[in-house]
Amino acid sequence: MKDVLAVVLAGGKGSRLEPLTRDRAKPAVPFGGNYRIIDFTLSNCLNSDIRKILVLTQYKAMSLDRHITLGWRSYLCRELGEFIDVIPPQQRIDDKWYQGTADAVYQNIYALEQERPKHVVILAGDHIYKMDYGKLVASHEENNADVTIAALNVSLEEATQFGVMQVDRENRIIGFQEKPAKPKHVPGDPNHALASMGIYVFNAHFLFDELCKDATLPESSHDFGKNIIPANIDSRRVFAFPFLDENRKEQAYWRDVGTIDSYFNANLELTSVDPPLNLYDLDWPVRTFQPSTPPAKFVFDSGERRGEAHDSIVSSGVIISGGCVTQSVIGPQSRINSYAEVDQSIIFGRVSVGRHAKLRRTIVDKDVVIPEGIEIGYDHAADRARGFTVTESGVVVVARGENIAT
Ligand code: ADQ
Ligand code: ADP
Repeated sequence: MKDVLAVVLAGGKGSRLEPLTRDRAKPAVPFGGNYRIIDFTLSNCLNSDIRKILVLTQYKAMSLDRHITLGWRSYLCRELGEFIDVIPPQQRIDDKWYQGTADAVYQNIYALEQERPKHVVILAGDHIYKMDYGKLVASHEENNADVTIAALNVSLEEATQFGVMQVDRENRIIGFQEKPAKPKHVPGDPNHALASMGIYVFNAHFLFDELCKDATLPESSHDFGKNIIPANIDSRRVFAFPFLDENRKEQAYWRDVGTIDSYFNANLELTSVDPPLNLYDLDWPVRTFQPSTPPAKFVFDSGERRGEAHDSIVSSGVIISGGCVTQSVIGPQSRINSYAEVDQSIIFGRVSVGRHAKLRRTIVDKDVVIPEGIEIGYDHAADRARGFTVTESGVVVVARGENIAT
């Protein structure tokens, strides 16, 4: 994998994750207690032995930049030609922000070319999954492909949000439609379509040529899914790489946590007894950056009220003192006080849940003090009146640093 350069697109606005993306980029949104969303893609890179990584950011990238600089840089040795660099928008053209994803890569083409890679792997910084990119690149080489796209089956309803592909027996892509209103289904399976995961392997020279060509087209949106990929299906060797779990011989775990509901569900899944995403797999470590904090502590408060957590993930620095946590994810340095009940909730770092407070199906962002005795997630009209976001499925979100009136 020495000749492979990874480019992680981390510039999406993440507006459907509001208010969690009000002050931070989507890839920087905390996930699973200790982690941020981008940690999964970056861990995939290191676990696949890709050690040249460019992260392209755009909106509100401060905490993302800090996270990568403080945490991830220490895993790579520049002396050995390894690096992870965060590149903010170049604004080279008329002070404009990036147009599409291809434009984001094109504007940094100098940084890519400098490395003289053989292959460039383009990744999204906002998906939760474990993938060995070595297998993706090997399949690309075996097929003698110009481009290889990681693919998985999704339901026809979901498929309208994806690039949809048709393949021949060898997995060569013979049709590609970006976010079609009426997706074509997989032959023999009328309920599913083959979707692009937005993960591409390109032969580097081919990528550079295509980006330069696309940049001159005034009608192009300068996007991989809308322009670069469809333009090459007929003339070049473009292949799909089915993303399979080899042990279970079925489609592998992959979550696009683009909405509050999908984000909430993916977090909650981690609390099940046998979660589809195993964070405790020593063969595939998911790394992150976190400040040193003491271990989690559980206190039998005044000898009358147990501090306890069941079917939950509790991060370091947490103190559960006489409160009860069920099916929840508790982020670093939070406090759950006596008689508090936290059920099916995702609590970020540095949150304090006051005595007798009750939380159900609630996401609480960082630095929030939940006042004593308050109930959230039980009466959605009251939750909305307090200014919280409530989704269609009834997940409540308390924004970062919110001052909650009692
Ligand atoms: P979308 O999900 O719509 O479709 P898109 O908005 O193009 O994805 O973003 C792809 C990735 O690039 C995301 O990680 C996003 O954060 C990032 N990004 C977006 N704009 C950026 C910019 N200007 N600068 C830097 N990063 C940026 C794509 C494909 C589909 C495919 C889905 C799979 O177009 O074909 O099915 O991904 O999720
Ligand atoms: P986010 O809400 O995006 O997850 P962080 O928790 O990383 O943000 O940071 C919260 C705030 O704390 C930042 O806005 C910053 O002011 C401050 N902060 C955290 N860590 C550092 C640091 N290492 N250096 C400077 N400021 C920091």
